[in-house]
Amino acid sequence: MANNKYEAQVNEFMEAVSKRDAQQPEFLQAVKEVAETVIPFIEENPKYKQAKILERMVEPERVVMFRVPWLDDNGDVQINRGYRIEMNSAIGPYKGGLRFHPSVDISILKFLAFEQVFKNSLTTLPMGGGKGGSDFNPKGKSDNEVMKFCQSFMTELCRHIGPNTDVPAGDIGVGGREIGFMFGQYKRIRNEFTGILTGKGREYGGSLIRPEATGYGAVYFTHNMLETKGDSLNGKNVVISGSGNVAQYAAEKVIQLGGKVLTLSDSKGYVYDANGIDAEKLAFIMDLKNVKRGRIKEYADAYDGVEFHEGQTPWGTKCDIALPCATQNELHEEDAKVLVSNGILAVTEGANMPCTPEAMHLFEQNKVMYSPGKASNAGGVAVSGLEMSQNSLRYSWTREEVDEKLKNIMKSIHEDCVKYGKREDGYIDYVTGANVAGFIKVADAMMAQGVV
Ligand code: NDP
Ligand code: 2IT
Repeated sequence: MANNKYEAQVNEFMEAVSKRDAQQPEFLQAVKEVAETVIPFIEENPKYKQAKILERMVEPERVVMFRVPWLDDNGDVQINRGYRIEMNSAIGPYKGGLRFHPSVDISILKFLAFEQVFKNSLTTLPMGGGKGGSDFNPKGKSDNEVMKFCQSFMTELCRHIGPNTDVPAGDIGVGGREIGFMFGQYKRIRNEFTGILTGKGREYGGSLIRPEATGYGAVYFTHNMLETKGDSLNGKNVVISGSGNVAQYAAEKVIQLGGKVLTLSDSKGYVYDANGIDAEKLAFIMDLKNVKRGRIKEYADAYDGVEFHEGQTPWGTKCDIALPCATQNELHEEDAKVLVSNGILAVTEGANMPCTPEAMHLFEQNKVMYSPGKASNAGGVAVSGLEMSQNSLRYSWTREEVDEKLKNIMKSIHEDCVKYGKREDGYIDYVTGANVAGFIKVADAMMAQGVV
Protein backbone atom coordinates (compact mmCIF):
# COMPACT_ATOMS: atom_id res chain seq x y z
CA MET A 1 0.00 0.00 0.00
CA ALA A 2 2.16 2.92 1.19
CA ASN A 3 5.34 3.31 -0.86
CA ASN A 4 7.80 5.15 1.42
CA LYS A 5 10.00 6.40 -1.41
CA TYR A 6 7.52 9.15 -2.17
CA GLU A 7 6.45 9.95 1.39
CA ALA A 8 7.49 13.60 1.07
CA GLN A 9 5.35 14.09 -2.06
CA VAL A 10 2.38 12.38 -0.40
CA ASN A 11 2.73 14.56 2.69
CA GLU A 12 2.97 17.73 0.62
CA PHE A 13 -0.13 16.77 -1.36
CA MET A 14 -2.08 15.87 1.78
CA GLU A 15 -1.11 19.11 3.49
CA ALA A 16 -2.63 21.09 0.64
CA VAL A 17 -5.84 19.05 0.67
CA SER A 18 -6.08 19.16 4.48
CA LYS A 19 -5.76 22.92 4.45
CA ARG A 20 -8.71 23.33 2.11
CA ASP A 21 -10.91 20.64 3.61
CA ALA A 22 -9.81 20.60 7.24
CA GLN A 23 -13.27 19.77 8.56
CA GLN A 24 -13.73 16.69 6.37
CA PRO A 25 -12.09 13.70 8.11
CA GLU A 26 -13.70 10.94 6.02
CA PHE A 27 -12.86 12.73 2.78
CA LEU A 28 -9.24 13.21 3.86
CA GLN A 29 -9.04 9.54 4.85
CA ALA A 30 -10.24 8.41 1.43
CA VAL A 31 -7.94 10.83 -0.39
CA LYS A 32 -4.91 9.77 1.66
CA GLU A 33 -5.39 6.11 0.81
CA VAL A 34 -5.45 7.02 -2.88
CA ALA A 35 -2.56 9.51 -2.62
CA GLU A 36 -0.29 6.95 -0.93
CA THR A 37 -0.76 4.49 -3.74
CA VAL A 38 -1.24 6.72 -6.80
CA ILE A 39 1.41 9.40 -6.17
CA PRO A 40 4.26 6.88 -6.66
CA PHE A 41 2.68 6.01 -10.03
CA ILE A 42 2.31 9.70 -10.92
CA GLU A 43 5.93 10.42 -9.98
CA GLU A 44 6.97 7.73 -12.41
CA ASN A 45 4.59 9.04 -15.10
CA PRO A 46 5.20 12.80 -14.89
CA LYS A 47 2.67 13.79 -17.57
CA TYR A 48 -0.05 13.32 -14.94
CA LYS A 49 1.91 15.46 -12.50
CA GLN A 50 2.32 18.34 -14.92
CA ALA A 51 -1.40 18.28 -15.73
CA LYS A 52 -2.20 18.28 -11.98
CA ILE A 53 -4.67 15.48 -12.50
CA LEU A 54 -4.85 14.32 -8.87
CA GLU A 55 -5.14 17.93 -7.65
CA ARG A 56 -8.12 18.34 -9.98
CA MET A 57 -9.65 15.01 -8.95
CA VAL A 58 -9.93 16.02 -5.28
CA GLU A 59 -11.94 19.10 -6.22
CA PRO A 60 -15.58 18.24 -7.03
CA GLU A 61 -16.78 19.59 -10.38
CA ARG A 62 -19.89 20.80 -8.56
CA VAL A 63 -21.49 20.57 -5.10
CA VAL A 64 -25.21 21.15 -4.76
CA MET A 65 -26.70 21.69 -1.31
CA PHE A 66 -30.35 22.45 -0.73
CA ARG A 67 -33.22 22.73 1.73
CA VAL A 68 -35.68 19.83 1.91
CA PRO A 69 -38.85 20.91 3.72
CA TRP A 70 -41.70 18.42 4.26
CA LEU A 71 -44.76 17.86 6.42
CA ASP A 72 -44.75 14.92 8.85
CA ASP A 73 -47.84 12.88 9.79
CA ASN A 74 -48.71 15.36 12.57
CA GLY A 75 -48.72 18.20 10.07
CA ASP A 76 -45.51 19.63 11.55
CA VAL A 77 -42.91 21.16 9.25
CA GLN A 78 -39.63 19.23 9.07
CA ILE A 79 -36.46 20.52 7.43
CA ASN A 80 -33.59 18.39 6.19
CA ARG A 81 -30.53 19.15 4.12
CA GLY A 82 -30.05 17.62 0.69
CA TYR A 83 -26.84 17.25 -1.30
CA ARG A 84 -25.45 16.07 -4.58
CA ILE A 85 -21.70 15.96 -5.11
CA GLU A 86 -20.87 15.88 -8.83
CA MET A 87 -17.28 14.77 -8.51
CA ASN A 88 -15.96 13.82 -11.93
CA SER A 89 -17.54 13.45 -15.38
CA ALA A 90 -14.41 12.67 -17.42
CA ILE A 91 -15.56 9.21 -18.50
CA GLY A 92 -19.35 9.49 -18.34
CA PRO A 93 -22.34 11.09 -16.59
CA TYR A 94 -21.99 11.44 -12.81
CA LYS A 95 -23.12 8.16 -11.26
CA GLY A 96 -23.47 7.07 -7.66
CA GLY A 97 -25.92 6.49 -4.88
CA LEU A 98 -28.00 8.58 -2.51
CA ARG A 99 -27.63 8.00 1.23
CA PHE A 100 -30.34 8.91 3.74
CA HIS A 101 -28.83 8.73 7.22
CA PRO A 102 -28.58 11.23 10.10
CA SER A 103 -24.76 11.16 9.86
CA VAL A 104 -24.75 12.43 6.26
CA ASP A 105 -22.65 15.55 5.75
CA ILE A 106 -20.30 17.02 3.16
CA SER A 107 -17.33 15.01 4.39
CA ILE A 108 -19.07 11.65 4.13
CA LEU A 109 -20.56 12.40 0.73
CA LYS A 110 -17.29 13.73 -0.68
CA PHE A 111 -15.45 10.61 0.48
CA LEU A 112 -18.10 8.45 -1.15
CA ALA A 113 -18.10 10.51 -4.37
CA PHE A 114 -14.30 10.38 -4.55
CA GLU A 115 -14.28 6.60 -4.11
CA GLN A 116 -17.02 6.32 -6.70
CA VAL A 117 -14.88 7.94 -9.40
CA PHE A 118 -12.28 5.16 -9.10
CA LYS A 119 -14.85 2.42 -8.63
CA ASN A 120 -16.85 3.41 -11.69
CA SER A 121 -13.69 3.59 -13.75
CA LEU A 122 -12.88 0.00 -12.73
CA THR A 123 -16.26 -1.32 -13.88
CA THR A 124 -15.25 -0.88 -17.57
CA LEU A 125 -18.51 1.05 -18.12
CA PRO A 126 -18.76 4.75 -19.08
CA MET A 127 -19.74 6.31 -15.75
CA GLY A 128 -18.33 9.35 -13.95
CA GLY A 129 -18.57 9.66 -10.18
CA GLY A 130 -21.06 11.33 -7.87
CA LYS A 131 -22.86 10.83 -4.57
CA GLY A 132 -25.65 12.53 -2.72
CA GLY A 133 -28.21 12.20 -0.02
CA SER A 134 -29.59 13.78 3.06
CA ASP A 135 -29.40 13.78 6.86
CA PHE A 136 -33.01 12.51 6.78
CA ASN A 137 -33.48 9.43 8.99
CA PRO A 138 -35.96 7.00 7.42
CA LYS A 139 -36.04 4.84 10.58
CA GLY A 140 -39.36 4.97 12.35
CA LYS A 141 -40.97 7.10 9.62
CA SER A 142 -44.25 6.03 8.01
CA ASP A 143 -44.38 5.25 4.28
CA ASN A 144 -46.29 8.49 3.87
CA GLU A 145 -43.54 10.50 5.56
CA VAL A 146 -40.85 8.82 3.48
CA MET A 147 -42.86 9.65 0.33
CA LYS A 148 -43.29 13.28 1.36
CA PHE A 149 -39.59 13.59 2.03
CA CYS A 150 -38.59 11.88 -1.24
CA GLN A 151 -40.93 14.09 -3.25
CA SER A 152 -39.52 17.26 -1.70
CA PHE A 153 -35.96 16.01 -2.17
CA MET A 154 -36.57 15.25 -5.86
CA THR A 155 -38.36 18.56 -6.44
CA GLU A 156 -34.96 20.22 -6.10
CA LEU A 157 -32.69 17.37 -7.24
CA CYS A 158 -34.50 17.06 -10.59
CA ARG A 159 -32.88 20.31 -11.77
CA HIS A 160 -29.43 18.76 -11.49
CA ILE A 161 -29.81 15.22 -12.83
CA GLY A 162 -30.65 13.61 -16.17
CA PRO A 163 -29.89 10.42 -18.11
CA ASN A 164 -26.84 12.05 -19.75
CA THR A 165 -25.91 14.29 -16.82
CA ASP A 166 -26.17 12.55 -13.48
CA VAL A 167 -27.88 9.28 -12.57
CA PRO A 168 -28.30 8.59 -8.83
CA ALA A 169 -29.21 5.25 -7.21
CA GLY A 170 -29.56 3.81 -3.69
CA ASP A 171 -27.17 3.53 -0.77
CA ILE A 172 -27.71 3.36 3.01
CA GLY A 173 -31.36 4.16 3.76
CA VAL A 174 -32.33 4.30 0.09
CA GLY A 175 -33.80 1.16 -1.45
CA GLY A 176 -36.56 0.26 -3.86
CA ARG A 177 -39.25 2.16 -1.94
CA GLU A 178 -37.36 5.46 -1.94
CA ILE A 179 -36.21 5.11 -5.56
CA GLY A 180 -39.84 4.54 -6.58
CA PHE A 181 -41.08 7.68 -4.81
CA MET A 182 -38.26 9.77 -6.28
CA PHE A 183 -38.75 8.38 -9.79
CA GLY A 184 -42.47 9.15 -9.62
CA GLN A 185 -41.85 12.74 -8.61
CA TYR A 186 -39.23 13.29 -11.34
CA LYS A 187 -41.56 11.93 -13.99
CA ARG A 188 -44.39 14.09 -12.75
CA ILE A 189 -42.37 17.31 -12.70
CA ARG A 190 -40.52 16.77 -15.98
CA ASN A 191 -43.21 14.86 -17.87
CA GLU A 192 -40.50 12.50 -18.99
CA PHE A 193 -40.09 8.74 -18.53
CA THR A 194 -36.38 8.29 -18.61
CA GLY A 195 -33.62 6.42 -16.80
CA ILE A 196 -32.69 9.12 -14.30
CA LEU A 197 -32.29 6.70 -11.40
CA THR A 198 -31.10 3.12 -11.19
CA GLY A 199 -32.29 0.46 -8.80
CA LYS A 200 -35.82 1.01 -10.13
CA GLY A 201 -38.56 -1.58 -9.78
CA ARG A 202 -38.67 -4.21 -12.52
CA GLU A 203 -42.00 -2.92 -13.81
CA TYR A 204 -40.63 0.51 -14.64
CA GLY A 205 -37.18 0.01 -16.07
CA GLY A 206 -35.20 -1.64 -13.28
CA SER A 207 -32.60 -4.22 -14.17
CA LEU A 208 -32.84 -7.78 -12.99
CA ILE A 209 -30.05 -8.58 -10.48
CA ARG A 210 -29.58 -4.90 -9.45
CA PRO A 211 -30.83 -5.57 -5.89
CA GLU A 212 -28.49 -8.55 -5.62
CA ALA A 213 -25.55 -7.02 -7.50
CA THR A 214 -23.40 -5.47 -4.76
CA GLY A 215 -23.53 -8.46 -2.45
CA TYR A 216 -23.21 -11.02 -5.24
CA GLY A 217 -20.37 -9.02 -6.79
CA ALA A 218 -18.45 -8.89 -3.51
CA VAL A 219 -18.73 -12.66 -3.17
CA TYR A 220 -17.72 -13.25 -6.81
CA PHE A 221 -14.71 -11.06 -6.08
CA THR A 222 -13.91 -13.12 -2.97
CA HIS A 223 -14.11 -16.22 -5.13
CA ASN A 224 -11.62 -14.63 -7.58
CA MET A 225 -9.28 -13.80 -4.69
CA LEU A 226 -9.41 -17.31 -3.23
CA GLU A 227 -8.91 -18.79 -6.67
CA THR A 228 -5.44 -17.18 -6.86
CA LYS A 229 -4.53 -19.62 -4.06
CA GLY A 230 -6.35 -22.53 -5.58
CA ASP A 231 -9.00 -22.20 -2.88
CA SER A 232 -12.77 -21.61 -2.87
CA LEU A 233 -15.64 -20.53 -0.61
CA ASN A 234 -16.85 -24.05 -0.16
CA GLY A 235 -16.87 -24.98 3.53
CA LYS A 236 -15.56 -21.60 4.68
CA ASN A 237 -16.83 -19.85 7.81
CA VAL A 238 -17.92 -16.35 6.88
CA VAL A 239 -18.60 -13.38 9.14
CA ILE A 240 -20.75 -10.62 7.66
CA SER A 241 -21.63 -7.25 9.19
CA GLY A 242 -24.75 -5.28 8.32
CA SER A 243 -28.14 -6.75 7.47
CA GLY A 244 -29.20 -4.38 4.71
CA ASN A 245 -29.13 -4.71 0.95
CA VAL A 246 -25.44 -5.55 0.56
CA ALA A 247 -25.18 -7.91 3.55
CA GLN A 248 -28.33 -9.86 2.62
CA TYR A 249 -27.26 -10.70 -0.91
CA ALA A 250 -23.65 -11.32 0.10
CA ALA A 251 -25.05 -13.89 2.54
CA GLU A 252 -27.26 -15.41 -0.17
CA LYS A 253 -24.33 -15.92 -2.54
CA VAL A 254 -22.01 -17.27 0.19
CA ILE A 255 -24.67 -19.87 1.03
CA GLN A 256 -25.09 -20.76 -2.66
CA LEU A 257 -21.33 -21.26 -3.01
CA GLY A 258 -21.16 -23.59 -0.02
CA GLY A 259 -19.92 -21.21 2.67
CA LYS A 260 -21.35 -20.93 6.19
CA VAL A 261 -22.67 -17.51 7.25
CA LEU A 262 -22.16 -17.13 11.00
CA THR A 263 -23.18 -13.52 11.65
CA LEU A 264 -25.14 -10.48 10.51
CA SER A 265 -25.52 -7.19 12.35
CA ASP A 266 -27.08 -3.75 12.58
CA SER A 267 -26.17 -0.62 14.49
CA LYS A 268 -27.51 -2.17 17.73
CA GLY A 269 -25.46 -5.37 17.73
CA TYR A 270 -24.81 -8.66 15.94
CA VAL A 271 -26.40 -12.08 15.76
CA TYR A 272 -24.29 -15.25 15.89
CA ASP A 273 -25.73 -18.48 14.54
CA ALA A 274 -23.30 -21.35 15.14
CA ASN A 275 -25.36 -23.58 12.84
CA GLY A 276 -25.06 -21.10 9.99
CA ILE A 277 -27.74 -18.90 8.49
CA ASP A 278 -29.22 -21.06 5.74
CA ALA A 279 -31.45 -20.07 2.82
CA GLU A 280 -34.65 -20.53 4.79
CA LYS A 281 -33.44 -18.43 7.73
CA LEU A 282 -32.17 -15.79 5.31
CA ALA A 283 -35.66 -15.57 3.80
CA PHE A 284 -36.94 -14.82 7.31
CA ILE A 285 -34.31 -12.09 7.71
CA MET A 286 -35.13 -10.53 4.33
CA ASP A 287 -38.80 -10.35 5.25
CA LEU A 288 -37.92 -8.98 8.70
CA LYS A 289 -35.65 -6.26 7.34
CA ASN A 290 -37.22 -5.34 4.00
CA VAL A 291 -40.95 -5.80 4.61
CA LYS A 292 -41.43 -5.50 8.37
CA ARG A 293 -38.49 -3.06 8.70
CA GLY A 294 -37.51 -4.78 11.96
CA ARG A 295 -34.22 -5.17 13.83
CA ILE A 296 -31.69 -8.01 13.51
CA LYS A 297 -32.18 -8.85 17.20
CA GLU A 298 -35.58 -10.29 16.25
CA TYR A 299 -33.77 -13.08 14.37
CA ALA A 300 -32.24 -14.23 17.66
CA ASP A 301 -35.69 -14.06 19.28
CA ALA A 302 -37.20 -16.21 16.52
CA TYR A 303 -34.63 -19.05 16.29
CA ASP A 304 -33.20 -21.32 18.98
CA GLY A 305 -29.46 -21.28 19.47
CA VAL A 306 -28.92 -17.83 17.97
CA GLU A 307 -27.09 -15.33 20.18
CA PHE A 308 -27.59 -11.56 20.06
CA HIS A 309 -24.58 -9.52 21.19
CA GLU A 310 -25.86 -6.09 21.99
CA GLY A 311 -23.71 -3.09 21.13
CA GLN A 312 -20.96 -5.23 19.57
CA THR A 313 -19.56 -5.81 16.10
CA PRO A 314 -19.04 -9.38 14.84
CA TRP A 315 -15.25 -9.29 14.33
CA GLY A 316 -14.44 -11.34 17.43
CA THR A 317 -16.04 -14.39 15.80
CA LYS A 318 -13.53 -16.97 14.57
CA CYS A 319 -13.81 -17.23 10.79
CA ASP A 320 -12.00 -17.72 7.48
CA ILE A 321 -13.52 -14.79 5.63
CA ALA A 322 -14.85 -11.41 6.78
CA LEU A 323 -17.23 -9.33 4.70
CA PRO A 324 -17.82 -5.89 6.25
CA CYS A 325 -21.07 -4.76 4.62
CA ALA A 326 -22.48 -2.07 6.95
CA THR A 327 -20.72 1.30 6.93
CA GLN A 328 -17.45 3.28 6.97
CA ASN A 329 -14.87 2.76 9.72
CA GLU A 330 -16.70 -0.18 11.27
CA LEU A 331 -13.63 -2.44 11.49
CA HIS A 332 -10.77 -1.08 13.60
CA GLU A 333 -7.16 -2.07 14.26
CA GLU A 334 -8.14 -4.04 17.38
CA ASP A 335 -10.72 -5.98 15.36
CA ALA A 336 -8.14 -6.67 12.66
CA LYS A 337 -5.74 -8.03 15.30
CA VAL A 338 -8.38 -10.47 16.52
CA LEU A 339 -9.25 -11.56 12.98
CA VAL A 340 -5.58 -12.12 12.16
CA SER A 341 -4.95 -14.07 15.35
CA ASN A 342 -7.98 -16.21 14.48
CA GLY A 343 -6.37 -17.09 11.15
CA ILE A 344 -8.42 -15.03 8.72
CA LEU A 345 -7.76 -15.74 5.01
CA ALA A 346 -9.54 -12.89 3.27
CA VAL A 347 -11.32 -9.62 4.01
CA THR A 348 -13.55 -8.33 1.25
CA GLU A 349 -15.20 -4.95 1.67
CA GLY A 350 -18.86 -4.86 0.66
CA ALA A 351 -19.33 -1.46 2.31
CA ASN A 352 -17.43 1.70 1.38
CA MET A 353 -14.26 2.20 3.49
CA PRO A 354 -15.39 -0.08 6.38
CA CYS A 355 -11.81 -0.81 7.47
CA THR A 356 -9.80 1.96 9.12
CA PRO A 357 -6.33 2.67 7.63
CA GLU A 358 -4.73 0.98 10.67
CA ALA A 359 -6.80 -2.17 10.14
CA MET A 360 -5.93 -2.18 6.44
CA HIS A 361 -2.22 -1.93 7.17
CA LEU A 362 -2.42 -4.75 9.66
CA PHE A 363 -3.99 -7.03 7.04
CA GLU A 364 -1.27 -6.07 4.59
CA GLN A 365 1.52 -6.66 7.09
CA ASN A 366 0.11 -10.10 7.83
CA LYS A 367 -0.35 -10.90 4.12
CA VAL A 368 -4.09 -11.36 4.51
CA MET A 369 -5.95 -11.05 1.20
CA TYR A 370 -7.71 -7.72 1.50
CA SER A 371 -9.86 -5.96 -1.06
CA PRO A 372 -11.01 -2.33 -0.80
CA GLY A 373 -14.65 -1.53 -1.44
CA LYS A 374 -13.98 0.38 -4.62
CA ALA A 375 -12.93 -2.92 -6.19
CA SER A 376 -15.08 -5.51 -4.45
CA ASN A 377 -18.36 -3.61 -4.08
CA ALA A 378 -18.33 -2.27 -7.65
CA GLY A 379 -20.87 -4.89 -8.74
CA GLY A 380 -23.74 -2.67 -7.59
CA VAL A 381 -22.83 0.32 -9.69
CA ALA A 382 -21.80 -1.99 -12.52
CA VAL A 383 -25.31 -3.39 -12.76
CA SER A 384 -26.58 0.18 -12.42
CA GLY A 385 -24.54 0.88 -15.55
CA LEU A 386 -26.17 -2.12 -17.19
CA GLU A 387 -29.58 -0.75 -16.14
CA MET A 388 -28.69 2.51 -17.90
CA SER A 389 -27.74 0.55 -21.05
CA GLN A 390 -31.02 -1.37 -20.97
CA ASN A 391 -33.01 1.86 -20.46
CA SER A 392 -31.27 3.42 -23.47
CA LEU A 393 -31.97 0.32 -25.54
CA ARG A 394 -35.56 0.19 -24.25
CA TYR A 395 -34.92 -3.47 -23.67
CA SER A 396 -34.20 -5.80 -20.78
CA TRP A 397 -31.77 -8.62 -20.45
CA THR A 398 -32.55 -11.86 -18.63
CA ARG A 399 -31.36 -12.64 -15.12
CA GLU A 400 -28.77 -15.02 -16.50
CA GLU A 401 -27.46 -12.44 -18.98
CA VAL A 402 -27.04 -9.75 -16.31
CA ASP A 403 -25.50 -12.18 -13.82
CA GLU A 404 -22.99 -13.33 -16.42
CA LYS A 405 -22.03 -9.74 -17.24
CA LEU A 406 -21.66 -9.02 -13.52
CA LYS A 407 -19.37 -12.02 -13.07
CA ASN A 408 -17.24 -10.92 -16.02
CA ILE A 409 -16.98 -7.36 -14.71
CA MET A 410 -15.87 -8.55 -11.25
CA LYS A 411 -13.31 -10.80 -12.93
CA SER A 412 -12.00 -7.92 -14.99
CA ILE A 413 -11.70 -5.72 -11.88
CA HIS A 414 -9.80 -8.52 -10.18
CA GLU A 415 -7.45 -8.82 -13.17
CA ASP A 416 -6.82 -5.06 -13.08
CA CYS A 417 -5.94 -5.29 -9.38
CA VAL A 418 -3.50 -8.10 -10.10
CA LYS A 419 -2.01 -6.19 -13.05
CA TYR A 420 -1.17 -3.09 -11.02
CA GLY A 421 -0.96 -4.56 -7.53
CA LYS A 422 0.96 -7.85 -7.69
CA ARG A 423 4.27 -7.68 -5.85
CA GLU A 424 7.45 -9.60 -6.52
CA ASP A 425 6.74 -11.97 -3.64
CA GLY A 426 3.36 -12.78 -5.19
CA TYR A 427 1.27 -10.82 -2.64
CA ILE A 428 -1.53 -8.95 -4.37
CA ASP A 429 -1.87 -5.40 -3.07
CA TYR A 430 -5.50 -4.87 -4.10
CA VAL A 431 -5.49 -1.30 -2.76
CA THR A 432 -2.69 -0.14 -5.03
CA GLY A 433 -4.04 -2.22 -7.91
CA ALA A 434 -7.53 -0.75 -7.70
CA ASN A 435 -6.39 2.82 -7.17
CA VAL A 436 -3.85 2.84 -9.99
CA ALA A 437 -6.09 1.03 -12.48
CA GLY A 438 -9.04 3.26 -11.60
CA PHE A 439 -6.87 6.36 -11.86
CA ILE A 440 -5.37 5.68 -15.29
CA LYS A 441 -8.63 5.62 -17.24
CA VAL A 442 -9.99 8.79 -15.64
CA ALA A 443 -6.61 10.56 -15.85
CA ASP A 444 -6.18 9.76 -19.54
CA ALA A 445 -9.71 10.99 -20.29
CA MET A 446 -9.01 14.20 -18.36
CA MET A 447 -5.73 14.70 -20.23
CA ALA A 448 -7.51 14.28 -23.57
CA GLN A 449 -10.21 16.79 -22.65
CA GLY A 450 -7.86 19.64 -21.73
CA VAL A 451 -7.93 21.85 -18.67
CA VAL A 452 -11.61 21.64 -17.77
P1 NDP B 1 -28.80 -0.50 3.91
O1 NDP B 1 -29.39 0.75 4.37
O2 NDP B 1 -29.60 -1.46 3.14
O3 NDP B 1 -28.18 -1.29 5.16
C1 NDP B 1 -27.22 -0.71 5.96
C2 NDP B 1 -26.83 -1.69 7.06
O4 NDP B 1 -25.69 -1.19 7.73
C3 NDP B 1 -27.91 -1.84 8.11
O5 NDP B 1 -27.84 -3.11 8.67
C4 NDP B 1 -27.52 -0.77 9.13
O6 NDP B 1 -27.98 -0.99 10.44
C5 NDP B 1 -26.02 -0.87 9.09
N1 NDP B 1 -25.45 0.43 9.45
C6 NDP B 1 -25.64 1.61 8.82
N2 NDP B 1 -25.01 2.60 9.45
C7 NDP B 1 -24.42 2.02 10.51
C8 NDP B 1 -23.61 2.52 11.55
N3 NDP B 1 -23.30 3.82 11.62
N4 NDP B 1 -23.14 1.62 12.46
C9 NDP B 1 -23.45 0.31 12.39
N5 NDP B 1 -24.24 -0.22 11.41
C10 NDP B 1 -24.69 0.62 10.50
O7 NDP B 1 -27.48 -0.07 3.09
P2 NDP B 1 -26.64 -0.92 2.03
O8 NDP B 1 -26.63 -2.35 2.39
O9 NDP B 1 -27.08 -0.52 0.69
O10 NDP B 1 -25.19 -0.29 2.23
C11 NDP B 1 -24.22 -0.86 3.11
C12 NDP B 1 -22.84 -0.39 2.71
O11 NDP B 1 -22.55 -0.79 1.37
C13 NDP B 1 -22.62 1.13 2.72
O12 NDP B 1 -21.28 1.39 3.07
C14 NDP B 1 -22.83 1.51 1.27
O13 NDP B 1 -22.18 2.72 0.93
C15 NDP B 1 -22.19 0.33 0.58
N6 NDP B 1 -22.58 0.07 -0.80
C16 NDP B 1 -23.88 -0.08 -1.17
C17 NDP B 1 -24.21 -0.36 -2.47
C18 NDP B 1 -25.61 -0.62 -2.90
O14 NDP B 1 -25.79 -0.96 -4.07
N7 NDP B 1 -26.61 -0.53 -2.06
C19 NDP B 1 -23.17 -0.43 -3.51
C20 NDP B 1 -21.83 -0.34 -3.01
C21 NDP B 1 -21.57 -0.08 -1.70
P3 NDP B 1 -29.14 -0.06 11.03
O15 NDP B 1 -30.39 -0.52 10.36
O16 NDP B 1 -29.12 -0.31 12.49
O17 NDP B 1 -28.78 1.37 10.69
O1 2IT C 1 -21.54 2.94 -3.39
C1 2IT C 1 -22.07 2.55 -4.45
O2 2IT C 1 -21.41 2.12 -5.39
C2 2IT C 1 -23.53 2.59 -4.53
N1 2IT C 1 -24.19 2.93 -3.56
C3 2IT C 1 -24.22 2.21 -5.80
C4 2IT C 1 -24.21 3.35 -6.77
C5 2IT C 1 -25.02 3.16 -8.03
O3 2IT C 1 -25.08 4.14 -8.79
O4 2IT C 1 -25.56 2.08 -8.27
